[in-house]
Amino acid sequence: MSRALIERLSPTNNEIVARFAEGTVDDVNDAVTAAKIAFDKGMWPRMDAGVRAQFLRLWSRKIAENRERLARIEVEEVGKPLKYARADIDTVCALVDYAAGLGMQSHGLAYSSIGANRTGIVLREPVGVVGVVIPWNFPAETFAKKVPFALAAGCTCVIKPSEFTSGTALELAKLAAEAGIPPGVVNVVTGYGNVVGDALSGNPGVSMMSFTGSTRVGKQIIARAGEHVARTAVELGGKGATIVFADADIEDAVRGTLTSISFNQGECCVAGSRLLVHADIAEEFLQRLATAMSSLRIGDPFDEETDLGSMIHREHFDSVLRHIEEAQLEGARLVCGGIEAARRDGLHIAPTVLDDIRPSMSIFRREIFGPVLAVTRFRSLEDAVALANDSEYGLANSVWSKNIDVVMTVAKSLRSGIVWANTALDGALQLPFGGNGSSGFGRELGEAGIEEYTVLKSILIHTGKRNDTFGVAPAASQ
Ligand code: TAP
Repeated sequence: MSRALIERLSPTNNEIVARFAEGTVDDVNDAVTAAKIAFDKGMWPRMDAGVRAQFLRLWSRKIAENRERLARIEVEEVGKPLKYARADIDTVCALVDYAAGLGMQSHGLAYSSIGANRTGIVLREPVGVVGVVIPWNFPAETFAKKVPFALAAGCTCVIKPSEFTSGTALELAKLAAEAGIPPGVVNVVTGYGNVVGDALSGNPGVSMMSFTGSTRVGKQIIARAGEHVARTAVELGGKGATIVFADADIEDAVRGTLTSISFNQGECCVAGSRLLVHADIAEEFLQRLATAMSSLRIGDPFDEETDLGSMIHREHFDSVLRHIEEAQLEGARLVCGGIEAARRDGLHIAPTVLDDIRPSMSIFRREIFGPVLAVTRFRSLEDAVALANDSEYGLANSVWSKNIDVVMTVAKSLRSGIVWANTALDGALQLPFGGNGSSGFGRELGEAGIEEYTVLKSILIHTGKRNDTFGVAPAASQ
């Protein structure tokens, strides 16, 4: 029987760039069975973490050897500029190496303080089979924020990439096999979310679902995994604020604001899509921002000079333009970009700045997932914090000021998993990454990035003859 295929058309020129198998529920069941056998009976969860680290490091080297090929797959399928796709693959290698090291440091605890004849041991064990569902904006990088960490913990994985951008997940899995990672440890099933993703979340063989994507789908996955009491970690949407005080380094703040909204065409969960700027500097700031935005190069993502590529697909392109139009109908003032500057043939949207945005307007509240910045002015620190926190999301915000008191007061008052101070879209592998509220829960990176994929087991050992009465030992019986 011939298998149905999903064709991926380039968002830039509409040519077919890939064909992926349209996975079925049976495919998911087969993949989970393979992952479960590898977990229950295979060597992967049982081997010395140092040996696992060697496999992971070899995997990283193979990814590095294939850097250009993998980057070009991302460009074709995502439409992102080549220079950024290359940087994504470099990050993938760094993530795999970092996870390898973390796996060797992962440890439990021992208690010798619970009585002369008693010793407590807390083991940190792999959670089991992990279902991984990823979106289309950073396909390889999102894969690498999850899979190597789960593997380093001793788990096995079944991965469902986006229907639009499955290429690098398949290639990374092939390279894992070439690096000697045993069969059944890394499995990929391509296909549609409502079939493959749903079957994966609902499969009782899956102990944990790790998801990055929209809040809407995140809620569905939490509910579906909850049917068999599987653990979930969900990284969801965002509506980040860039807060600029009058004493900020304006040049840096302009570049930070620009990068926050234009990087990856604004298709970025941590985008700073709301600019909160002090009223005293707002006019000058917006002028400088518009000038800086006009120097960005938008176009062919394979051109080494391009800064912004194509939106992921026509439907999303149309939705971003609709949001701009709606905001203008609600009273927003267009500073630069806008519908007239968009180009339908390459799905290009120029960075767009909309001023005079009130919190009641939908552009202040909804995640647009495009290069569209909503500007609101503030007069006091309290107003700035209240505006920034006036969002269901809580992923990433940035604050720009040269006054450390202002920076720390604002940073501590913001309800988000990440706060950048005088920087933006910045990251370090050691720092946990994740959201609050509708931006989800669970943390990636740092030590938390491997702990997510582990469960604790307590072992209480009694040595010598027991003379006391069972059941009335301290603490544990209460
Ligand atoms: P979604 O539409 O949520 O899709 C994400 C993944 O979920 C895709 O692989 C999709 O499959 C799958 N899916 C769809 N329905 C499903 C279901 N019922 N059960 C299980 N899986 C299902 O997001 P997207 O459009 O790809 O990405 C954009 C969103 O991701 C934005 O909201 C953005 O903020 C968020 N995002 C968040 C972060 C972090 S770290 N917080 C990072 C990147 C993106 P198909 O596409 O193949 O149908």
